[in-house]
Amino acid sequence: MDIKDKGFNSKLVHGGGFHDPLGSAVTPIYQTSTFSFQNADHGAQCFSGESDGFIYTRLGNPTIIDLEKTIAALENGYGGIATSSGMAAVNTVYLGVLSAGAHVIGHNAIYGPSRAIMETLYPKFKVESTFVDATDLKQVADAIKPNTKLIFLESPANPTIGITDIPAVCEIAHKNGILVCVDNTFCSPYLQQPLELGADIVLHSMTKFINGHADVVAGIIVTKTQEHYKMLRSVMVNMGCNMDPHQAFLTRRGLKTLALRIDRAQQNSIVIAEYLEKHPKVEWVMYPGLKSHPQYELGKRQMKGPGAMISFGLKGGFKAGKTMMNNVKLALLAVSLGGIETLIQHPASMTHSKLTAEAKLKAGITDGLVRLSVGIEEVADIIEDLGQAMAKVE
Ligand code: LCS
Repeated sequence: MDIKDKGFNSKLVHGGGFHDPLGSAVTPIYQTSTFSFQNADHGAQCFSGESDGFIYTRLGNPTIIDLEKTIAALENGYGGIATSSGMAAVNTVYLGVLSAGAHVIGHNAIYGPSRAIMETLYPKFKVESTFVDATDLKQVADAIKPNTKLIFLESPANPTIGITDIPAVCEIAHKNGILVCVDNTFCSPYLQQPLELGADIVLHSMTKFINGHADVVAGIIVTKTQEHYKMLRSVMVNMGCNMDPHQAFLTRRGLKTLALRIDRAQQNSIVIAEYLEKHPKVEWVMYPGLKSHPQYELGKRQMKGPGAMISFGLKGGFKAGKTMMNNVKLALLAVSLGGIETLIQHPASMTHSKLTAEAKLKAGITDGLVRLSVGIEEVADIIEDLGQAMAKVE
């Protein structure tokens, strides 16, 4: 059976192609740091690549490889490289693709640390960056310099939910010999496949929708080509930001229900976004499933569905947001996203607090912006909770 010919849900369940010699229905946890060789020749062959036997877990492990193969199949990529966290995936791409003298263009509203490290840590290695509103293609084209090596996108972006035209940015980039990496965390491969849209590299914080149960921190990179796969795997292995087998097992288990979970959270999100849009205390709502979203048509073209992330602004700004967050009862006041439980947070003081006031303003991260990660609870209960919390806002 070639899993490549099968549908998305079949890939979710069987994608890694692992067959346990003892018949275990699920891929077991190979909780080992090292693997013994059959003899000296076998050991030498494992190191030379003549045998694909396992050597050492930082280099590869059956539980982790099953997860990597599954995600690579879901993203239609050459191969997957699992990492200890989403930020480890971001750093692996930055370190692998960039060298001293390089320039990076990033979307201005991405996960705070993905931008903050580029602006504060990477200048140490003589890497420079420009952050623009990538939903405006002209700003991307105008930012290109002779030394631009990478365009780093997130779409929909964290936390503004702005949508970037991925095929159009890839066309601009490739004409100029620039690689495009898309952080696909907000969509997961179920809703968007950036490699199919033209990107060279896709990455995820698997802490979010892919695992989906708020009990793992993990990341992954998938590349389109073998060349990028080999290069980035070598960076990951030598940086030592590999995944642990137990982490891989939990993530692989959570992944099996990705489509079911997203379908359900998305159904809830559509109802909640419409409710918020009509609410008198809400100033604006950004959700790709609402016709009022400025890139509604683009979202429909490049995403299979609008997802489960909603941003909205309360009338009354920061004070109103704080009151609401202090009064939610069902939704958890917590960062992270993409789990089965509804989470609510305030990016300006939490996930994006490290950005300067000017950077936040330019990226559209206003003081009153509230980010909602919609879970799979009963939608009536979520709405009741949001409603009673907003009723406390003066
Ligand atoms: N990329 C995106 C889009 C993210 O939202 C996050 C984490 C990361 C990368 C980093 O992944 P991690 O290392 O945490 O697995 N986002 C978070 C958030 O919005 N709230 O808390 C964490």
